[in-house]
Amino acid sequence: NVDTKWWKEAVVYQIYPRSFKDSDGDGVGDLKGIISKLDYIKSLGIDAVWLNPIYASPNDDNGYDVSDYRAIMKDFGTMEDFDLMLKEMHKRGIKLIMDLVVNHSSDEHEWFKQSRSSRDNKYRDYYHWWPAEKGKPPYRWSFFDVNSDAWKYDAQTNSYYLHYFSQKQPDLNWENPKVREDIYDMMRWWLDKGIDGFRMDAFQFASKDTTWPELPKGYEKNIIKYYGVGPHLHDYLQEMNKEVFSKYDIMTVAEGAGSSPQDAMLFVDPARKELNMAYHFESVDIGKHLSDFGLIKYKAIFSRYDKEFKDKGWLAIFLANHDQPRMVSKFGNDSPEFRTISSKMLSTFLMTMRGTPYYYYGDELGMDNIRFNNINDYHDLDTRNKYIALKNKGGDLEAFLEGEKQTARENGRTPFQWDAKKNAGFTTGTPWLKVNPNYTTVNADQQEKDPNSTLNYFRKLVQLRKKNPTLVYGKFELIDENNPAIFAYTRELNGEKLLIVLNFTSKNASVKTGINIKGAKVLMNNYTTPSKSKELRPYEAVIYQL
Ligand code: TEU
Repeated sequence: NVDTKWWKEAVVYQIYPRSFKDSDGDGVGDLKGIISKLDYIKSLGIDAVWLNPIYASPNDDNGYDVSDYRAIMKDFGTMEDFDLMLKEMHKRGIKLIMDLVVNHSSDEHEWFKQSRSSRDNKYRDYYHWWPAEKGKPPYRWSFFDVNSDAWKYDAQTNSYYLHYFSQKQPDLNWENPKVREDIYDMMRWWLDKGIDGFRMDAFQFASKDTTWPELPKGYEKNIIKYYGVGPHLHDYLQEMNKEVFSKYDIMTVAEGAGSSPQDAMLFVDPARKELNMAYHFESVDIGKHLSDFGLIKYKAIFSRYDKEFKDKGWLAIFLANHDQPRMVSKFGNDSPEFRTISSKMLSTFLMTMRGTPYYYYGDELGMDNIRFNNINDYHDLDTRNKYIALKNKGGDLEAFLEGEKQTARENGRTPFQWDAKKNAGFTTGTPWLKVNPNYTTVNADQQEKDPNSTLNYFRKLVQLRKKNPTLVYGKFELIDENNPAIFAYTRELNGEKLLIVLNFTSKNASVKTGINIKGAKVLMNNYTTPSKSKELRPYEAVIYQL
């Protein structure tokens, strides 16, 4: 009696369009580039592509600052390119999920230009304003502001506007029904074009308490707790569902879902009619590297969430995205010795957990952190603004740059490594962000030819998941939970039981599963040679059918 849904069975592949494939030599990836690689994407076996924002944008935050929701960013191409891309995707049975960035717009959006022009403009209430004659507005923290101040003074109307992200990303006022109507209209416009869903960017922050109470002490330690559960958030989502989602067979996913499994459930409990699924940040916000926070704590997060979701609701599973370092550099081991084997192990994890897997472009090759030495190599406002802020305070810039080698978002945004030719075959021009120098050995072309490559291993895993409903719908049970080296669990459905064992360390390790595996069938193993001992080898991953 499982509640089957196509979006639960799907494997989602995330494409960062700026870095996937450049077709015109300007150094920036584009839609034509994606079109030229659709056969590759199809060959992965994935079901849906999530594209980071491709709307018109001045690119203060690489498309997360939209200046026109119904136009394509010039760097990426035209609406004709988009229509062709969608058609070609659908022809191949690939669905398209668009990023929906509506907690904020760009300050160059027409709505904001109008809004800031005068206090009685009809778009004034599309954003949050605080008149300066009332004094300074109650402090709000900002993700990307150099002074961590989310209120920016605007002389034109002697008022402050709110921006949780950068100064060029003013927050839309969701309290205003006109804002909501305009956005629903725009969403229907895209859905009528035939797209298959939305990833709701930062939407947990959309509802604000507009009485602007003081933030409680210690707020900065858990910003999501204070920003992520605004008073009307779920009213908006229910209204959006009624006005938009319910009219289409689509998939919707919340980026961020409060600060607990109970919070997350509110977004996706089917009875509440809001979104299909959500991803939370606990498993990525846990720390810099697995060796710091440890596997036991990490496993506990997954089992805690799974417990809440065992009977209803649905989660997304991911290890990386465009806001994170590369998965192999954070949860695996990207030294030449272990990069391949640990990438395969992590892919095994993603494809065998309960929840819809979101797989980040390039992870199928084992792409890893680029680790820039120089601040000038970074383009991301996140890293750059933190650097400026620290410099203004006289902080330790060396240490900061060292830390960013592990954590900076751009570690995961470098151009896709297609082949060993110039610029990894990404562009004939100068790439907007440096290509990881390991492209001569880590690239798709080479991995195509190698049956044991991470790429071909990933393809097999995807097929295994698609053939096996137990991997999608089966009950999850954590085993040997205090084992510091091994993540072991079973998945079980209608009498079929699978055992998954994953060594997260570079040493041999053993696991107490209490399960007799004699006679069990090995469905997948990331090592190609048979094991001589009962222990798991470094980063070994095995899927048993019991
Ligand atoms: O991220 C929202 C978010 O919650 C951020 O805090 C994220 O954790 C950030 O990367 C911190 O460094 C979304 C997008 O995924 C991100 O790329 C955008 O920059 C952000 O919204 C603003 O649109």
